[in-house]
Amino acid sequence: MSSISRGHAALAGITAAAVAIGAAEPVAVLTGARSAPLIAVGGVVVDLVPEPVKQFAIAVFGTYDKIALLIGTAVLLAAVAALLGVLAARRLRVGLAGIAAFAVLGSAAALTRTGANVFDALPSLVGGALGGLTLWLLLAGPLQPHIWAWTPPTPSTPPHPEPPTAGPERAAEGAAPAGPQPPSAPVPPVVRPVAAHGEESDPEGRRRFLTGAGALLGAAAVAGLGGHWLAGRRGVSSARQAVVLPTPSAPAPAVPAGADLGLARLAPYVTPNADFYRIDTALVVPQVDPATWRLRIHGRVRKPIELSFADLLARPMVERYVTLACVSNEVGDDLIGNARWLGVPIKELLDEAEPEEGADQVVGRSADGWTCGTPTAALRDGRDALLAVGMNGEPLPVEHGFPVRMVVPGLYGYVSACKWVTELELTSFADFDAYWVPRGWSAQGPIKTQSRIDTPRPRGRLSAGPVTVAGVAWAQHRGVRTVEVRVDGGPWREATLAPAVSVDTWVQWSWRWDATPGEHTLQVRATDAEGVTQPEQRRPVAPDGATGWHTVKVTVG
Ligand SMILES: Nc1nc2c(c(=O)[nH]1)N[C@H]1C(S)=C(S)[C@@H](COP(=O)(O)O)O[C@H]1N2
Ligand SMILES: [Mo]
Repeated sequence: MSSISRGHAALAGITAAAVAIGAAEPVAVLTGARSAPLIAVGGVVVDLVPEPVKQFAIAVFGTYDKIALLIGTAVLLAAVAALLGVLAARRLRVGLAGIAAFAVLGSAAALTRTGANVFDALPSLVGGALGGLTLWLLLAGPLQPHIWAWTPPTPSTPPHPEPPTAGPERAAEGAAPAGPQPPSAPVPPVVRPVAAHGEESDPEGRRRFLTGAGALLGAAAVAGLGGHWLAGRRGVSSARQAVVLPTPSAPAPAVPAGADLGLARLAPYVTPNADFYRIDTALVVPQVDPATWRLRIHGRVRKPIELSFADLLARPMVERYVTLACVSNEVGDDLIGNARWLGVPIKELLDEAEPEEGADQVVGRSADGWTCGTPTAALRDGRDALLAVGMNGEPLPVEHGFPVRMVVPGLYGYVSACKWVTELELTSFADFDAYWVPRGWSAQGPIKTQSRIDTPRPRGRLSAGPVTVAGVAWAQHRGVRTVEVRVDGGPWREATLAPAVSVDTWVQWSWRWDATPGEHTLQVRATDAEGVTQPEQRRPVAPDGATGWHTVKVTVG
């Protein structure tokens, strides 16, 4: 045992971890994807992101952040597993204790997620048990590289004096099925090591070990990927397809002719669902069954309300274009999109629930426990704040909040756009901080006026002569009054604004530039309908949205 190479020991550790995680997946098909250990622990990590890691603690958690987090976790886990394998080669008990610790960590994480029940501990526990078994098989059981050859029938004695410790190490010391061991047997040991020094001399044991590890890794992969696939099939996509959206009693206004300039590289006026940015803290997309979905409107209200999905669909629906924006959008970036939302006005529901005096915050809470805090006033002042069920004519895509989400014109998503929403709780800003507030973000998040140059592209090469400079500008719920462009710090020139559906959407703008040869810097700024021009001063996205003018450098040849 002690002569096993470090490489083999590390492989044993990694295999045990892979088996643990792979075996947990099929179990998580039954208990829910969020109870799988990697996802559960990853979710806790996301929520616990320490204050010093400010750059990470941003209200953006996009697709790539998630992939990065999961890959990072997997690499870290593999390193820890390799180390555990090396330690376990010396003392199996240490390795088993390590796996047990991970199983406890995984189940604790799963049990403490919002909406968890006791069964959520199962994937980690089953995974841990099979991971431990794997470690034993490879390091101390029949698959270990230096198994002792033994001759069964005759009474035998151990090859070495009994080690002082009891427990798994004894197995680790190589007493594979050692048979009965009468205390006094004056015969020479029939159990002897096949290889006494180094596995070079035990090619067969090594082959058995490597084949075993390979087979176990393969089984782990099959279980893991198969489980993942099955979990996907158990999702709500068929329930989503079965949803028949009601006809709105107040349809969306038609998109005015010319709202979309139709230029290549210019963001389309209406963002297709498939291209709509996605930001949330969910490592796996919550699968919320519309058949069991309930919305509770409670807290500081006189008449709490509880609605089913059918109840919601039975209410008069409105359809509105609203441009959503993420507070983490850097100047010039594209965490923003415009869609036609179908839903029930939140104001009507709140009016029925009768909020108490001083309940100035409505906390939207999602099926996975995320929260946002919206000013009650913004939800009741007559703007088209919706509990949305439809997006561009389809039921909400699952990753955009199916079956129901909030959409509030004029407020950043992190304070208003709760996806997979299941609760609206009336409280006050003094009494409750929503998810991103203790993480360094402002409790209030009105969208700042911004503008972006979509064409030409940064570092683009153009030919001299007339060039259409174009982009989008937004100041949701106030409206954009003017957009101006300047070249090389020269005088501001007014761009032409395309028509828009309402003040709640972005607007496309264009400006014709007679480009002269050389390097040039284009800049854009917007002024909202209240006459406030976006400031030049560059400020970071935290705590309440970036400021500054989008600046694009191009070369005209
Ligand atoms: N349940 C839940 N809803 C959420 C979030 C989240 O993390 N969880 N993120 C919010 C943020 S920060 C933004 S910008 C919008 C993005 O909505 P989208 O992904 O549909 O574009 O969703 C909001 N709603
Ligand atoms: Mo966001």
